[in-house]
Amino acid sequence: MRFPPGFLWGAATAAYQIEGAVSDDGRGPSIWDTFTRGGQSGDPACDHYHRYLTDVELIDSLGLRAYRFSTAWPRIMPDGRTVSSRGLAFYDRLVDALLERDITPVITLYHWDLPQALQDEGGWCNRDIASHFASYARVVHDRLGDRVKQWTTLNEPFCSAFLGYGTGVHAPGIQDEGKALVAAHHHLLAHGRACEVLGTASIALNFSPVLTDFRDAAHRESARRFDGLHNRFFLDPLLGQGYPPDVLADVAHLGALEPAIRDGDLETIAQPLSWLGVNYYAPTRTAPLDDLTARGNCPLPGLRGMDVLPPRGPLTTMGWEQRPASLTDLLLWLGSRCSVPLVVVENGAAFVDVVEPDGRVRDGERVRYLDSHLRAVHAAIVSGADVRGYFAWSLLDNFEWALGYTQRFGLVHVDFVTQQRIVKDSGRFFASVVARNGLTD
Ligand code: IFM
Repeated sequence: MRFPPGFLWGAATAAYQIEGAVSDDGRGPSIWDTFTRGGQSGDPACDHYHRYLTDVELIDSLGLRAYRFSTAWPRIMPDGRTVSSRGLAFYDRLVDALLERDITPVITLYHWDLPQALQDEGGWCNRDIASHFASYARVVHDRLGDRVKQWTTLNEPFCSAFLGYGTGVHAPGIQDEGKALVAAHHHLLAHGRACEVLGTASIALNFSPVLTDFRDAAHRESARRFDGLHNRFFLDPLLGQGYPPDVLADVAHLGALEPAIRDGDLETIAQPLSWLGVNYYAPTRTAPLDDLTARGNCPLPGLRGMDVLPPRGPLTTMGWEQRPASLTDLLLWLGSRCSVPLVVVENGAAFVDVVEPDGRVRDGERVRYLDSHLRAVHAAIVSGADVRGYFAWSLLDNFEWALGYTQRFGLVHVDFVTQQRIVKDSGRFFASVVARNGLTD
């Protein structure tokens, strides 16, 4: 089972989840420093800021020829405005270390660590954020653009907007359904403004294909609502189709979103994409509620009359359903809607990992997860989806946001006390797939 020639194999991380060094070299506070104060935080995480050379060597040793990481806005612009040359210098060193080993850097500009100073002005609810983000994109591109050719603007605006401003389980911890929708629109606007600076760029969206009893009209309606706000709401404007009318109708009662959309916004958002970044972990199962005005167990802002059902086993320790077939379905669905190539920029799983007395981490469940999901990607390619690469989430065990250090997603085990790194069996398995650019039948 060979992947196409030139298929891009890599692993992904994000700045706040691995760097640590939250006060080094003038870095300013981010919303995650504020949100995690007094609890587990991204300090020191994997201490990658000081150990980046070790980590680049690990990437090389796994045979990966691409590395997706994010730059930290509060390291580069500590107050959201003023440029820190010491902050930029770190990414200079990292990019050079990667290129020396023939590893392609794939930069994400925003993976959720907003400078606190900008949050103090309203954060993603303040329309000015789009201009701030474009300025930040220009600064990073001016400094690294001679060597970095792969740019991603935002990672998972769904999480940043809906979990940060809707449910409040992520920084900045705001619980306001209307604000969540406005924040989502401003994320897309910021993406568009940054693309104008970067030339072509990509964006990484987290998709969750919906499962329900499609024989029943009420179930189909619950799936439509969830799919609309989770998946199509972010995708359609990027593809130049504007916000889906059915979704606008679903959230109209909040009265928040439409006033935030100004003339020209949809044109700004619909920039040409170099490729679409696809983050996939699990499907979502939905069902209707009898009371159409009731708020079910659904994390999406404004949706009423529907419920999200418990996932079905086997689950990961995140409680996420393992269903590789949904990844094939997703890639084929996206392939039928987008004219740009697809790159899976996040896929992976958290399990309980044990370092055994012989020093090995025998993470067979993760090997099976990766194997089955890579087969799912291959199946989509065979059926015609234009998928150009796959990045495992994550290179390293790291800081899993609101869940702290309880969830290990890495190909490489990290001891958060000693900072020792151990390549897990899954890391070796992934390296073997990469080496042969395929799987055995
Ligand atoms: O760790 C996160 C990452 O930051 C964004 N995508 C999902 C991962 C696992 O939850």
